[in-house]
Parts: sequence; C-alpha cells; structure tokens
Amino acid sequence: MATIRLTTAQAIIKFLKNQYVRRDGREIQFFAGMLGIFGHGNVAGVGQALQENPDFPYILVRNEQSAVHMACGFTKMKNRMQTFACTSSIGPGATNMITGAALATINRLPVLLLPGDIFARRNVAPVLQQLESPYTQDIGVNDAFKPVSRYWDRIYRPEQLITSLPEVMRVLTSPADTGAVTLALPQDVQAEAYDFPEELFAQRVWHISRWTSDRFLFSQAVDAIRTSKHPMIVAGGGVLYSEASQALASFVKQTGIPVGETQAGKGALPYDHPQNMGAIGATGTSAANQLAQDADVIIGVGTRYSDFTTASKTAFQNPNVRFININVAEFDSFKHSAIPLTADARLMLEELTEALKDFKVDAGYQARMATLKESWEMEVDRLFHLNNQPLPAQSEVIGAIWDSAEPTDVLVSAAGSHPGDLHKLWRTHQPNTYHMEYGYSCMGYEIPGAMGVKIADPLREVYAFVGDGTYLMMPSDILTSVQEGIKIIMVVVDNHGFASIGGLSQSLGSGGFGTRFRMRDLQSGQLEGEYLPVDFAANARSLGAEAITACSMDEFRQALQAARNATKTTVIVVNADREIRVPGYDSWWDVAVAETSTMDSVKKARAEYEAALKKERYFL
Ligand SMILES: Cc1ncc(C[n+]2csc(CCOP(=O)(O)OP(=O)(O)O)c2C)c(N)n1
Ligand SMILES: [Mg+2]
Repeated sequence: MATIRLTTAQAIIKFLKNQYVRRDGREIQFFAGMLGIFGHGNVAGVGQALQENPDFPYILVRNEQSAVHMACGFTKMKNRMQTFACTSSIGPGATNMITGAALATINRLPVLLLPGDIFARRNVAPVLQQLESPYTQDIGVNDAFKPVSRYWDRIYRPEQLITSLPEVMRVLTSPADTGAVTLALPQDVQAEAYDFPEELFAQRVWHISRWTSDRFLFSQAVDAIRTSKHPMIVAGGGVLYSEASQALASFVKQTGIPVGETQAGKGALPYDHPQNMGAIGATGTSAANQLAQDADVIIGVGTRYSDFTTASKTAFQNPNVRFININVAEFDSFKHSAIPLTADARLMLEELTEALKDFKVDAGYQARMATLKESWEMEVDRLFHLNNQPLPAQSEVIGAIWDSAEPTDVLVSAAGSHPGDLHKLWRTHQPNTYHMEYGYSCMGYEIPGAMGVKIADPLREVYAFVGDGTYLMMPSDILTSVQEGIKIIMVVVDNHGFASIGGLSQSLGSGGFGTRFRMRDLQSGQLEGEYLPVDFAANARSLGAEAITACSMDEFRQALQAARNATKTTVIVVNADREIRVPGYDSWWDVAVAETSTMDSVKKARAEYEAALKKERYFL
C-alpha cells in the first residue's frame, strides 16, 4: 500500500481539498476553504497545515462564532452544495463556536468544525484553558458540542482519521442528516505524523441522491388531495435546497392550490405568483393565515413546522385537517401524524403533478385566494408608504430597501423585530434572495451571514438588515469584510433598544422592562434616563467601513444609492420609530405569561393568554 507521511492536520487539509459533491450531473468541490482564529491549540497544527496548502484559502475572522455564521450564510446560498471548515484554538475559541454549531444544526446546514482540544498525551495537564474534571480525564469543553452536532468525534490517534473522515462527509452531504459536524483535535495529535494510505486522498465524489417515496403512501397522498376541498401548501426551506421552485410552480399552476411560505421557504415562488399567499404563521400575511385556518389538507414541503409556522399549533383550525409531508428527513415527514412522503421535494412535486392531472381546486376557492391576495398587496403598499413623522416606521425603511434592490439581490437578517416585518413585507422575486436565519434567530448572524452570502455570489448586492441591539452584540467582523474586500450593505435601524422584545414585553404586561438602551436613572434605579450615546456611524468607520447617517427617508434613499455605488462595505444608520409596528394578521405565538403576579397588567395579560391557549391543537 502506497503511503504518504503527513501530520494529522496536514492529512485533514489534503483530504478536504479532494472532496466533491454531485447532484443532477453537476460536480462541485465541497470545501471552499477554512475560516477561523489561531491560538496555541491550533497554530502549529491546523495553522501550519494551512500555511503549507495555500490553494486551500484561509480567512482570519474576528470571532469564532462569526466563522461558523459565515460558513452557514455561504452554504445556504449554495443550497448546501458547498461549505467552509472552521478552525479554533482550545477552550474559549472552541466554545465560541457552539452557538454557531447549534444554528447550523437547527437550520440543517452543513459546516465542519475543527476545535482544538487538550493534549491527548495528558502528561502536561492541566494545560492553559483546560476544564479539569475530578471524575474523568476523558472530558473537556468540546463535549459541549455533542448535543449541537449531527456527528461528533475526537481524534486521539492520527489513523482514526481514516475511519472518521468518511463519516464526516457522509453526514455533511446527507440532505436528511446534515448539520454541524465536529472533529475535536487535541493539539499534540494535530502535529503528530503518520504514514497515511495515499488512497485516502484520492478525489471523491459524494453523490447527493434524490429519492422518491413509498408507492402506497404516495397513492394515499394523491387520494387525500383529490378528495380535498381546500388544500394548501406550506413551502419550507427544503423547496429551496432541493431546487424545486419550478416543480412547485408547475404543480400549483395545474392544481390551483395556494402556497404559504415559511421563513426558510420564502422565495419558493415569486411574490406576484397568483397562488403565492406569502408568509404563513405567527409572522404571516392575512391571506395565508386566513386560508390556513380553514384548509382541510396541508401539504408541507420541506418544512420542520416550527412554532412560528404553525402559530404555536393554532394556525390550522379545520377540525378535519390532515397533513401530507414531503421531506427528505423522516423525522419531519412524520410530524402532525401526516401521510409521510419521505422523499426529495422536487421529485415528489413532479410526480404529484403527473398523478393529479385531473385535479383543480374549485372556482370559489380560487376567487377567495385572488381577493385575499389583492387586499394583502394593498396592505404592503400602505405599510411601505406610511409617511410617519417625525421618524419613519420600520416598514418604510423596508420599502425603501426593496425599491433600491435588484430582483437578484439578497436580503439577510436573523433576529429582532425585522424578521417578522420582512417575512410579511419583503417581495421576493426568486429563490435565494431572502435569507432569514430563523431556526436559531441568532443576534449576530447578520453581518457574517451576509458576508458568507457575498462570498457565495459576489455579483449580487447583499443587504444585512441589522438592529441596533444586534449591531452592539457583534459588529467586529465588519473589519473582516474590509480585510477580504467582501462588500456588503448594512442597514442599522436605531430604535434605542429591543423593539421586538420590548413590544413583546408590553403585550405581556411588563411594559418593555429592561429592553431600552437608556442610562440608569439615579432616582428610580431603572433604565429610564437619557438614550445611550452611541455613534454607530463612527463605530463602523473605526472598523474601516464607509458609514452614512440618514436623518430622513429622502436621505435614506440617497444613502442606499451611494451604498450600491460604493466598492466597500457601507453601513447606513437610520432612526426608526420603535412604536409604529407592522401588526400581526390572524395569528398568535405562545409565550407563557406569569400565572401569578402583583401587577394588574400581567394579570390581564395572563387572562388573555389563557383564552388564546384554547386554540392550540394536537394533530393525532
Ligand atoms: C444571541 C441572542 N440573544 C438574545 C436574543 C433574544 N432577542 C431576540 S430579538 C432581541 C432584540 C434585538 O434588538 P435589535 O437588534 O435592536 O432589533 P429590534 O428588536 O429593535 O428590531 C433579543 C434580545 C436572540 N435572538 N439572540
Ligand atoms: Mg433595536
């Protein structure tokens, strides 16, 4: 057997460089490179191997969490056909990636994490940053990656790579099982050499399968749709990952079935498609939510039915409602006691189109859809042009961004009041242009996530919609965007704190306690003083970005144009009225209210809460 002598770290890089994926006859190199930060736990191992492999790009970021977010933004934009690996030192560098790992796993996004680990040899323990355990030597902080990883291994001996790396690839490239994959790399093992079989480094192509469903279940699903009166589709992220938009458009054109889109599925159909009712669920449109209430068959395509999608199990009120779930993951296809079509979305939609040639929803249902859609579009126009004074409403800010964007440009966001507003209002022309991280809804995703999208497609403008709360949590990778020439347009909406959680707190009787960015008032002891003096533009400039403060909607529109013309990351800061919100439409979200309190406002909220709870359903 021919062998090649490499360190563990060198072997990993050589292996990663040679992995490819294939789908629909297209072959792509799976890893675009490595993101991360060096410390003593990886500098002489993975760091040295990267230096020796300049054809495997390495990007130095400012926070390990950002590295994982960037990889997630990138792979989502690539429909999971390509990703990055992330390297960190041991201890805090490693644990900084745990939030990113959870985000990747929840959103079903493939990322490879290579946290450094403590000496396998152990004689020098405890090393700097080591968590010691009095009851075992076989535990460390990297064990905390286990619940947030789809595959986890620790490499104590170089030759373990020979059996571990193929497992890493199996999981990363599995449409059903993918998520964060963690290989913990003890720092001494990273530098240790071994005679690896050369075959390990041969080019490998991982075929990404499209598989069809069980025939009996398929015929049951066809019958259920054929005998339904008011069927409705819930289009999730799986539609995009499967590249099934065309198949979905053909299916709904033929059958007349309306579609509601989840956060991950938004853009599955163009917004002006007659059957696209827009966002569904707690952050849904009046059109989608009213249809969902009465629908007798829900066809979930590539959705995990989060509580936002089901409006905490209140969205579907027809007593006889049944579910058909098309999903590559059995785990999801069985949800809500559905007829499970455990299969690829595109294949299934094509097969259903063929099998339901003679089916169309009745004229009354089609007319209802048309009326609901028309009034929803009027509502969006109203919210885009509120002309609120003196400060604009956030919906006007969204309208102006939408006006400035080309149909192919990408909007990225994650947490705050804007995910709900954008889910309802953003008018998506095509797939992969609305990029909301709403599985983990993680503040701090927006900037590195947008950078990952831009790396995936440098020809498009990428907008990161960022709240002032998010900005203050993780602005540091603006500098990385400057370092790498990854231009994004950031819109920072300054509303002096958490409009989202503040509004939620108000609606639950707590008046926005602890959600405003104000000085502590010495009299009351509360955060009720002057607004905190944050100069976001100066802060962004200090990190190398262009920055514009817009004081009116006219200035904001001009700033958007300037940002589009700019060659480097541009941050636009705009103040918006925290209290002028986009309303909810025929929907609800379960956030438990205190059962007992001395506050009348909380008692009142609790009574309303108990009434609302009654609409929650089991689907058995
Ligand atoms: C990392 C993280 N911490 C906390 C939260 C809970 N959370 C959700 S939205 C939000 C406030 C966001 O504030 P900002 O970015 O200013 O947006 P706004 O609510 O004002 O629109 C918080 C704290 C979260 N989603 N992520
Ligand atoms: Mg805010």
